[in-house]
Amino acid sequence: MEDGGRHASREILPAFAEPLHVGRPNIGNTETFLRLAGAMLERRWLTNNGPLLQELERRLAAFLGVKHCIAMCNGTIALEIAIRALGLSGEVIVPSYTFVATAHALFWQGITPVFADIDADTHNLDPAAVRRMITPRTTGIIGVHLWGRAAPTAELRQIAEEHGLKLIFDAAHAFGASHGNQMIGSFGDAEVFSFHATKFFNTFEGGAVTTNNDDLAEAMRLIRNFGFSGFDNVIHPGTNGKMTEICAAMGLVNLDAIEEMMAANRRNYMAYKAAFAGVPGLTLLPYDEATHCNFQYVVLEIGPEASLGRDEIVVALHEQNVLARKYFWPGCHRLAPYRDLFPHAGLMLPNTEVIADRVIVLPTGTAVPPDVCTQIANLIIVISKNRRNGEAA
Ligand code: T4K
Repeated sequence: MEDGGRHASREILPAFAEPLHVGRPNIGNTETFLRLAGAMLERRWLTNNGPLLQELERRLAAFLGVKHCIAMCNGTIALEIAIRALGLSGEVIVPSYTFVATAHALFWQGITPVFADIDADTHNLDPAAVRRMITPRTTGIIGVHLWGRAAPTAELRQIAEEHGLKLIFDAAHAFGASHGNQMIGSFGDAEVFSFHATKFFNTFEGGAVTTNNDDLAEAMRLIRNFGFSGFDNVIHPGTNGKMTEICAAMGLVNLDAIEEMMAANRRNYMAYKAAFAGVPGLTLLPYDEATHCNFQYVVLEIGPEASLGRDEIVVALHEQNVLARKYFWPGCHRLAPYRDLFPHAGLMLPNTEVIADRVIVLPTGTAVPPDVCTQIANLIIVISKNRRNGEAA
């Protein structure tokens, strides 16, 4: 009886012929990319603040409505550099319900990530929980715009100001999204993007920090390039956070296609939304459609009313070649090294524990047509119904 739903669903619906991944890259015009790549090879300028990188930074800053965009080799290094440049130390408050890089970027620099709980409705940091975690050692807060939906920026700003804390936003998921009329990218002291292949906007690997603070931008540019100021002169300790020219070329091409990518994601999200409407126990996390959204994460919450648990649904989907993901299970506090350092952290994270056990992220992006999204949704609904029938039999 335990596998009733999975086996019954396999009889009714054949598995998809090709694996359907979450995070298939969105890719702009291939010909333009190859032309840019060819010109780059002709120029023999491959990295270190090249012309494509400079153009990408200019265009990204304009698109995001922010003064400075400092492109980096990936989002994790971008976070580390922002943390270093802002002088964080001691303890920094972060959600546990995020990709582990948010916490690692702190830990790697000898800073203790202190996990605060999320709001169960938004999956973003709960400002009241943040307040509870402040101690005399706290120097900053990193809010995450999870799933591309804005964190509570005003409330976190208020807390930061009251306690003299720095405020960073991990905007890895939120490229192209807005909060009200303001694009994500200019909230807090700095915002950090990931341009990884799986992200809405990608540069193969890559990332960026955006800020309106001139001094901070200058410090981050120095740190990104070993602290060099001109030839033979190092004026700051630094690392290598540089983005290559080939990555910048990919960024320029993808930026040209950003509206189409957004439209494709929106179509897919709407297909899922229509299919799941009114199905008990299967709730699609909504986007605020009145704002700019990238719709990159189709997040399905499996509630207690559902006839199958989240893990069973994921196993059944994988059997049908739908490689849905349990992002961000089980929460950073239950991953190394944090689970050993803070074995009782879960006591302060009741919403995180519940949500991490309920979420499935479904395939979308330009590689997935909307009718396939409808089929995936129907498959999930059928799997659940079969289980219910199986139990009744
Ligand atoms: N903060 C947050 C909130 C983040 O989500 C991330 C990254 C960061 C910070 C750090 O930024 P980066 O340093 O990564 O720039 C992936 C990514 O590696 C990671 O970038 C991302 N978050 C995280 C959410 O997802 P995995 O372990 O899920 O990757 P993987 O290899 O399982 O691939 C995911 C799916 O994408 C698979 O179904 C296969 C598909 N895929 C992947 C790649 C790379 C493709 O179809 N083509 C590809 O080229 O971590």
